[in-house]
Amino acid sequence: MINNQSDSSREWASQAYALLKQKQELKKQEDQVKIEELKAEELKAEELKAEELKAEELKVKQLKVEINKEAFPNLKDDSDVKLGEFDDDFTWSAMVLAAQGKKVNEISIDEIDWLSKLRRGLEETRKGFVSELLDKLGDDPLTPESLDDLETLLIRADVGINSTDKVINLLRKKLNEEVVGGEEGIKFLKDELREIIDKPIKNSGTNILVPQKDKLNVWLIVGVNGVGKTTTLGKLAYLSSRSNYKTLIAAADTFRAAAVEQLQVWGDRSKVDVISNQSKNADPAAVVFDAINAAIKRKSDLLLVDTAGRLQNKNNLMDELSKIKKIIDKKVPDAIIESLLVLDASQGQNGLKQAKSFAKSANLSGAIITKLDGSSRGGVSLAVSAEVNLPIRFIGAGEGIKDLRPFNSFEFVEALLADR
Ligand SMILES: Nc1nc2c(ncn2[C@@H]2O[C@H](COP(=O)(O)OP(=O)(O)OP(=O)(O)O)[C@@H](O)[C@H]2O)c(=O)[nH]1
Ligand SMILES: [Mg+2]
Repeated sequence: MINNQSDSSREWASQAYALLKQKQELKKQEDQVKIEELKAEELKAEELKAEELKAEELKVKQLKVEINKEAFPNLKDDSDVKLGEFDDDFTWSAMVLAAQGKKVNEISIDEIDWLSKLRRGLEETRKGFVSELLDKLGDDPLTPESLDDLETLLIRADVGINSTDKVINLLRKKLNEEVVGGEEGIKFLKDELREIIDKPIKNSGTNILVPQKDKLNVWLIVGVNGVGKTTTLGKLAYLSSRSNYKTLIAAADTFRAAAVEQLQVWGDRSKVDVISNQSKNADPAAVVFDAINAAIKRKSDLLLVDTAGRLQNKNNLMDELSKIKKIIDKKVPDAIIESLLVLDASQGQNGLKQAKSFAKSANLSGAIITKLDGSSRGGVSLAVSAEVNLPIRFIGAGEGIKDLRPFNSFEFVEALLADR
């Protein structure tokens, strides 16, 4: 359905576009009214203040700065994602949403924006392969040669030998039994790939990872250095606080000097407090201890723990993680602990090795794939699912605060094998 856009689906997308455009216009007008009101209030305040003594003038100015600081980020935040052109990106994203059963009036600019980003992000991985294949085939059926090309694409994208073999063999079998058109073949492939990614997710019993109600949820963000742990944690804090979970951050990477400052910036952006210990050589487990106390006191739903990616050696890192877990178990035995491994998609097979090694010693409950934007190895997500049996929980495609979403296998596979 995605590959073959009929007139009616284009019409659907065009209706969705018109609705969003209308919504955006309304929002713009509302924002304008709010800005006018704020300006009028400020003006009124200014007039009042001007009547006061000169000595108070400085205070007035400071007050004005405070008003602006509080009022404007909210306005900006809501309207910072603009509706783009009615182009290929929009049509494709609308199609993907429609294929998942979304109604035309249910889609948001945020969703369109994310899907466009995901498709563009995976461009490097798919390299226009599917459209080329379909163009080349025209109305002809798939051939054994086109299967060889598909196999090469999947291997290059770091899908992994085992998964590639499995899906290509299944397709080969189908080809031996019947005539398979290009689009039908791609659809078959998408279904099989999705099944591989969905298996660990189904096994975990949880489709989308969210904090459980009436419990303290502690999510440990782990992984080797530089993969994007702190950035991911910042985006998660934003996602969670925007979804009304009371969220707190623990700065348990006490190894890297600037880690706390970096985290504080994300805390400020997402309006989530950061519990840290600025003293040199602070013990990560002690930071977590303090953070749990704070979380209990504030009745937090979710505590996000940033951990170090680099210690003196690998054993220390694993020891550190188990020490942190022991502290949590001891203080809040009924807390829900999730250990989420962050993997950098651009590291391809190296990421798979990291996943295998962490899975052995760190009792992982899921993976987060980052840097899908601009990576040519986005397929590694499949290898992680198939070979480490880890459910993928979130994916990141950019450095911005909104560039992380709960993982959706349908959207991911559609973007990976998009035909444009
Ligand atoms: N393009 C892109 N860059 C990302 C993404 N996620 C993180 N980064 C960048 O990757 C770099 C490392 O990110 P960090 O979040 O500091 O990684 P880390 O794992 O916390 O690193 P250490 O604390 O040193 O172990 C930064 O420059 C981030 O901006 C992403 O999804 N896309
Ligand atoms: Mg970090």
